[in-house]
Amino acid sequence: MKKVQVIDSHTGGEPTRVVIGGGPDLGGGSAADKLKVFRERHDDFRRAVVNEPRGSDVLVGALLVEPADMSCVTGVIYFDNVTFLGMCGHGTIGLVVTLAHLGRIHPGEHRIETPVGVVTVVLHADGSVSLTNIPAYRKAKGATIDVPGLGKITGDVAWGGNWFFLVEQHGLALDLANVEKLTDASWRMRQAANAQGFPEVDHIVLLGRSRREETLTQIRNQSEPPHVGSYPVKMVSQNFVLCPGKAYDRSPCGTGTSARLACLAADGRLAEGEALVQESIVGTHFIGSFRWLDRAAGKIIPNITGMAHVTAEATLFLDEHDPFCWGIKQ
Ligand code: PYC
Repeated sequence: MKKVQVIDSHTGGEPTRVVIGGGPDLGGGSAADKLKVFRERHDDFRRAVVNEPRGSDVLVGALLVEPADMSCVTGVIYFDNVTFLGMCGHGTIGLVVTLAHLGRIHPGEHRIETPVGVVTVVLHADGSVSLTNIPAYRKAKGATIDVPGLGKITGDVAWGGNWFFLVEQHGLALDLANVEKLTDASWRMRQAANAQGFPEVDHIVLLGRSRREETLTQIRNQSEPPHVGSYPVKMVSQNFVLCPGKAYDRSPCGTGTSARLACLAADGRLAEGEALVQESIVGTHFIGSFRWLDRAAGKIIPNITGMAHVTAEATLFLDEHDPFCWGIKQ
């Protein structure tokens, strides 16, 4: 019987399961090198940790690995019910809170090695976390795809640690009661985007006006807005994000918010030193801002602030006699 030690948390409603012991030996090298070994030789371990019957479609896993860059507090590889993720914003915020829960880090700045690069995080004294992500940029502005059942849909293709197709004009109500329709429409868009020139797109973001305009008012009214320094909140919007395995993100999606920031920056709709409040479909929010890395190339460094809470410490049993020892395959 194999035993795997995990700590569960949620970030704005989106769960993360951090594997702190009992993971596979992925050899040496960087987190990117280790991801290759994980993907090629240990996909069964990914399924065992996050798929049913131990997990669910919405759960994101995070395997702690030894970093190659010794200035990092840890390396990490993220995965979900169907695949591996280059980066994960909500997962990183959950990981930071988990490391603090374990007493491995304290408030202050820390570096974390991911397969797509090193990210910097700040654990604030109140438990909130700010993440300085890897560079984000827009690859295509206003790409129009033909979506069966929906017609022509126009969106931007952008990178924020994963690949996103971001749509503002979709005619759908961003409401929890509408999740089935939103999922169906987003899945069609994903397939159409993949078939019509954007095979890399693995997440869909539907954007809309936040129904919680009071969030903006509340934040503006605080004399010291939380961890946005002196940044005035310029914009509040809501999103619905569909992940690669067809589950929707309960959080506002850290990498999706990074991709969105890149689009807003490129269009001049948000400036350096201004903040975006990105609300999720369940009503939680991240605060996003950016600085230019290379204005001519449209590359930004996104910064995302959010909250996570530890929900469980557990030991998973991987018993070869159990027919679903390695999770239910999708
Ligand atoms: O927060 O970046 C994120 C994310 C990706 C998939 C689910 N959450």
